[in-house]
This record gives sequence, structure tokens and C-alpha cells, in this order.
Amino acid sequence: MLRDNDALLVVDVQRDFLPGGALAVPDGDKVVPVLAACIEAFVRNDCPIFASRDWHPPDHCSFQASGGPWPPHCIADSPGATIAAALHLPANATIIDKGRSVDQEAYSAFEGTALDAHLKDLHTRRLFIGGLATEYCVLNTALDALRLGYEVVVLQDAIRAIDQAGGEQAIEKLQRRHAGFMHSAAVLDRQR
Ligand code: VGL
Ligand code: ZN
Repeated sequence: MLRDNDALLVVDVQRDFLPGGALAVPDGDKVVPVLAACIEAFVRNDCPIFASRDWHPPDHCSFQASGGPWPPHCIADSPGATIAAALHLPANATIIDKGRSVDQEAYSAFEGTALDAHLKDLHTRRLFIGGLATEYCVLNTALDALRLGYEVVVLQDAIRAIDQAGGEQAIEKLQRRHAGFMHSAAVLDRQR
């Protein structure tokens, strides 16, 4: 079912967002095997793969010590900022770091990054998105992708929310903006 002009974006599947991490997303680890299987399918179909990382300076404005809402997390080059190894990202995956300026929050992987330029270079039309967390980085990344004119497919079993109700609201908002939702099984079936 994958076709030319499809790309996969794995959002912030980093140790700090997994159980035991500094900003653990409940059941965040459940997305890892699902996304690993999707990555394999995209590799098999020669479709490009992107992975975003939350990549903050130690005194980032989103941290509580600076008046923000979050405990310190995903500090650049720290172990917690590492992408889950079990995703088995291919060596040619493109890593997109965001939230790198001390005074700017960036939930969207498009914000202050070259992601849009990369996707345009590759003639991407349809962007599959999975990762963490549903109501923050997945939501804002998907909304930006829609605004930029991409067809968006959210992998419904490859996302998890920090807050259950917040996650449901995010999904409703994305549906209103005409994001598509697909189970990963649909991506894995019927390889061309
Ligand atoms: C995220 C909270 C703070 C996310 C990043 O990746 O969804 N959430 N920083
Ligand atoms: Zn962050």
C-alpha cells in the first residue's frame, strides 16, 4: 500500500519519553515495536524515513526551573535524548532536531528545522506520522504538515499521550483538519 512520494516521520521516540525516563509517556514503549515494523516496511519499499528528536539546551525555557511546564528532558547529547535503539532506524534515516534554542518551545518537528525542505526535495506528498506524545509533538507536527499541504496519515496504534483526555482531544482536532488515521497493519500488509 506504500507508494512513491510517501515518507515516514517517527516523532520523539527518545528514552526520556519512555517508561523510566524524565518525562515518561504512559505506555510510550508500546509504540516502539509497532514503529520498528513500519520502519522495516518503509525501508523495503525504498520510502524515506525521518526521526525527530526533542533536543534541548540544559536551561531550556520549557523546563520548570525556567518557568516552563516540564521537568528537564531530552537535553542535547544526554542519554535521555537517545532514540530508542529497538526502532532499528536505518543509517540513511534523516534526524531532525528541534527545540534547540533556549528561548523557544518547538513541539512541531517543522518548527525551526529543515524538515519541510527535505520533504520537498524528495517530492513527498503523503507523510505517515507516529511517536510521542500525541497531544504535543505528534499533534503540532501533524497540524504543520497539513498546513504545508501534505497528506497526513497518523498511525493510530503508534502514538501515545501524556494525558488520556488530551490525547483524545488531539485526535479529534486532527480528524477535523482531515488528517487520515491508519492502523500500522494496513502499512505492513500488501507490500508492492
Ligand atoms: C514533548 C513535552 C515536552 C513531545 C516534548 O515530544 O511531545 N512533550 N517536550
Ligand atoms: Zn521538550
